[in-house]
Amino acid sequence: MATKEEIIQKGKAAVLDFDEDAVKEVAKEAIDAGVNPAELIEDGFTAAMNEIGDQFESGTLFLPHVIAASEAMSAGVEVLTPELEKLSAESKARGTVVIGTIEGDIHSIGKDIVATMLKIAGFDIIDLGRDVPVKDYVDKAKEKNADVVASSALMTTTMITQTQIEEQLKEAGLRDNIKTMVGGAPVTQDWANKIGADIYAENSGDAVNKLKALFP
Ligand code: B12
Repeated sequence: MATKEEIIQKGKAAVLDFDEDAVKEVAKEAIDAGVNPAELIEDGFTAAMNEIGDQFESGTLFLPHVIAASEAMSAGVEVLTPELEKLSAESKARGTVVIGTIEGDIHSIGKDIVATMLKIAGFDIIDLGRDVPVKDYVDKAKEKNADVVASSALMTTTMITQTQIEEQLKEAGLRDNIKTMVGGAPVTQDWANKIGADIYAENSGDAVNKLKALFP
């Protein structure tokens, strides 16, 4: 039987090959071999997507390749999601998180993974989807009495809009009772500090750990 490392590398290669069927096969193999689905997603699929992004940037790959790779990755995540949900031993209610990808930005894969992992950790997730107007985060947070407003931004041009979440929550008088969390590839701890967001998390595991610490 293949080792965990071999399975993860196979998963990475399958995304790099844009091979949806192979990605699904590896996902099934990982489940059978007892590999933690989160590790396959982070160290296999996501690592491949980062390479795809680099090649897209340097002009060796084009948009259809990026689309094919992201579809392959999503197919793999779909196979793994029920397995991830089974792993959730915790049914403890921890708080409500409104999450979405910021206005102008349609990247959703990372946000979906963060949403799934937080759900598994016991948070109530209200997923607004992608290209979410700032007003919608604020309105939903108010309506659902949310504890956390989390936004994903995958582009340097859209992360700027995360600032408006801070501003509009303040204007609505909600900011003092809500934690804000930001993430996405170009987002950093420095950026979070700069805009006054409470939490920055690098990936889904980090997001879960940081929110669990705040909502034990
Ligand atoms: C896949 C992809 C796409 C897919 C998205 C499919 C989908 N349904 O999401 C498609 C093909 C649609 C796409 C479109 C575009 N893309 Co694109 N895309 C990517 C790519 C290759 C990978 C992103 C990805 O899914 N990674 C895998 C996931 C798992 O990782 P992740 O998103 O980073 O998420 C993790 C963490 O960041 C974090 N996280 C994410 N969100 C959140 C939220 C919170 C709250 C927290 C705490 C953490 C967190 O946790 C996640 C799990 O670990 C990136 C390259 C890259 N390196 O990011 C480019 C990239 C983001 N795209 C880019 C561009 C330019 C575009 C387009 C403008 C291309 C075009 N010419 O049309 C359009 C954008 C249109 C728009 N208005 O949004 C650029 C952005 C450059 C910039 N300005 O900053 C990048 C960086 C590529 C590049 N190097 O040039 N893209």
